[in-house]
Amino acid sequence: MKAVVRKSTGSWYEIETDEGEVLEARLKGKMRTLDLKSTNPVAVGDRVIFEKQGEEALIKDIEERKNYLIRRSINLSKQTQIIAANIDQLFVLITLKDPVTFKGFVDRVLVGAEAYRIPAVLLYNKVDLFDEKDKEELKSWIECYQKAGYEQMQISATEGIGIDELKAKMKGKVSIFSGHSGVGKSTLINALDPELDLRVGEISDYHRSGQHTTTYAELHTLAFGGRIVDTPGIKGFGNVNMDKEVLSHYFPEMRARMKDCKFNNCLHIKEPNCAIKEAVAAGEIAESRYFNYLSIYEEDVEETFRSKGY
Ligand SMILES: Nc1nc2c(ncn2[C@@H]2O[C@H](COP(=O)(O)OP(=O)(O)OP(=O)(O)O)[C@@H](O)[C@H]2O)c(=O)[nH]1
Ligand SMILES: [Mg+2]
Ligand SMILES: [Zn+2]
Repeated sequence: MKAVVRKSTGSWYEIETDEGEVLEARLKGKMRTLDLKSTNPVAVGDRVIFEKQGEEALIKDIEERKNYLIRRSINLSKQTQIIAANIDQLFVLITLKDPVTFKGFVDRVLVGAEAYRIPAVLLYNKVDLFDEKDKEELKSWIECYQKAGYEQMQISATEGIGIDELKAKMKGKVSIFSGHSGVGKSTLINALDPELDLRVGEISDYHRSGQHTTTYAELHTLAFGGRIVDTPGIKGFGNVNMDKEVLSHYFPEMRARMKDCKFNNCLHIKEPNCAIKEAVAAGEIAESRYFNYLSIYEEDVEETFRSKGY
């Protein structure tokens, strides 16, 4: 029998069977030795094969993962924690005001999504608040990320604008939301499925009470037939440990052009005949995207130095 993992605490799991039944599950003894250098070998979003033994479900095997998010464990054991697996799409929630979202944040999230091979969609929320000036700014954002090739949607979680289109996009898929505090993630989840209201509230309360020694991701099934991963612990995707040489691969508009650079190991910084710099100069790649590339690149170099103890 097959199921998807909705909760994973490391010792027990909550799974939802393909028939829609929710069960508590444990790993079958033999699997426990199957250590995958991870504190939780079975993660939220994993597709598992299980058998029933009386009231209990025993997980026998995991299907191959399409992708997964990890973070390094807080202890020093070099173990990694898998936050969630098999994510179909990431929505970056953006508000142009109340609060202001910066492109530096968005570009870092997008780099993370590319690195984890999760398709990303930009979701502009609170469009009900927009005056003429905001609409102009929105236009320039849309132009910037159109050049990068990203899909973009405009919504208002409180006014219900664009929510049906979003539901259609989420139907049958596992989605994850990212965005600053206050952009409307919780409000949006409630707009997508009012039934979930209580559970979202519970998570925040639990969080506020300060017992967050460990926080676990959770997979919510939405009434209209989509799923979302709620990750109380992480706000963004930062700190994907990557080789700085591959950073430009995580900018789709750079990836598409770098074969035209003179040097095949071009970093698009000081090299002559660089197709990326030419595209920036021609306005085909947004300047902000290129500057954020440089900024992430610098950070990464600094990070490397620091980790080597310089
Ligand atoms: N005008 C307007 N306000 C909105 C909209 N969506 C959310 N808000 C308001 O924005 C505030 C913050 O919304 P939340 O849903 O709590 O934001 P969040 O992203 O969950 O924030 P954190 O949980 O702190 O990460 C609330 O007062 C919402 O009512 C919208 O589309 N339009
Ligand atoms: Mg919230
Ligand atoms: Zn180049």
